Amino acid sequence: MTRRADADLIAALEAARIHPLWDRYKKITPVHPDAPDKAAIWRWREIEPFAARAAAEVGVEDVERRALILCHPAFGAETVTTTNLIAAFTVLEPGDRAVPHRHTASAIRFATRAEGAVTIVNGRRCAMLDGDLVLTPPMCWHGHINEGAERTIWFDAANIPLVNALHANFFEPGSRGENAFWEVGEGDERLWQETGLRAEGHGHDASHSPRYRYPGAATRRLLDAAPVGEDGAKTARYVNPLDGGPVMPSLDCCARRLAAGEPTRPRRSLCSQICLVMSGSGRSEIGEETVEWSRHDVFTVPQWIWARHEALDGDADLFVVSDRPVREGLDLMRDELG
Ligand code: GTQ
Ligand code: FE2
Repeated sequence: MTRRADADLIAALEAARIHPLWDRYKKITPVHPDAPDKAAIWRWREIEPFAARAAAEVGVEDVERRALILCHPAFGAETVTTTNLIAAFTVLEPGDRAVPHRHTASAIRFATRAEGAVTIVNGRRCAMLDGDLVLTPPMCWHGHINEGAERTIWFDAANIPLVNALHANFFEPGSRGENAFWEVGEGDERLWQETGLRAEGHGHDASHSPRYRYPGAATRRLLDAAPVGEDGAKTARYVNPLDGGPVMPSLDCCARRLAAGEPTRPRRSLCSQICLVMSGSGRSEIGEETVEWSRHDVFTVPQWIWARHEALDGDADLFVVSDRPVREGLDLMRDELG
């Protein structure tokens, strides 16, 4: 290779902590986004035995959270599921309490096998019945307790990687011994559970949803009634009841129903998505990958990759969490149907 004419200049610039744009603009401004990760799947049948082992081998009183985070090798040693997001399963044995804490990252939990567990969010008791979504918005205190007789396991997702990339994570530990934290009722949550109604005189001045719990039964009813969307699936979007926007400024959640034998149209979106299989089984083609999934499996749809989904043997329901509002807020969102 011949030495480029400006090689001496480039070397001198670099030594002066100045980079020329002209020899590296393709790296700095690529012609299209390129997700670092391919689609990945974690199967419930592989996760469950680890949940049992973690429950047996790790005392909840010794750890912050007994959570198993699903990590994509494309991110090396980083604890990351897909760009900006982590997904995990958290395990509690009967009587276990996960210590209260709060942080600037936004998180959600979706109840898979959590009957008997309760999440307390800012003084509100939120039950975790099958299919319930519970929000833990930025800086809201939260702790979990298993009041039932069986092991509970639920799905979590959070935008911890995004918040860390922005060097914006603050974390405040709570105390284990504080009984007052656990001895609460529904609190103000009941003011926000009546769909289409708002209690006058009761304010809410945060940018996230005033409602923390979205019951699974309501989601399933809406999916029954909803029309099929342009992409071929039914979608029920979880919204902030005050403005119809996403539940939190940096996380979006929706439930999707795929009809048996009716594959969705290919779609690519400039956001990172994590899909939890609520019920049914099926197959997704995501870029070059084909993933076959069934109940409680988790798979990713990385940003800007064509994806189509198909239910096999009956309808299938997916819960999807994404960083879409972040992309929208930065005027970066793109969504295409093939
Ligand atoms: O339940 O508070 O999986 O803070 C990761 C971080 C769960 C939680 C996770 C968390 C939590
Ligand atoms: Fe947390």
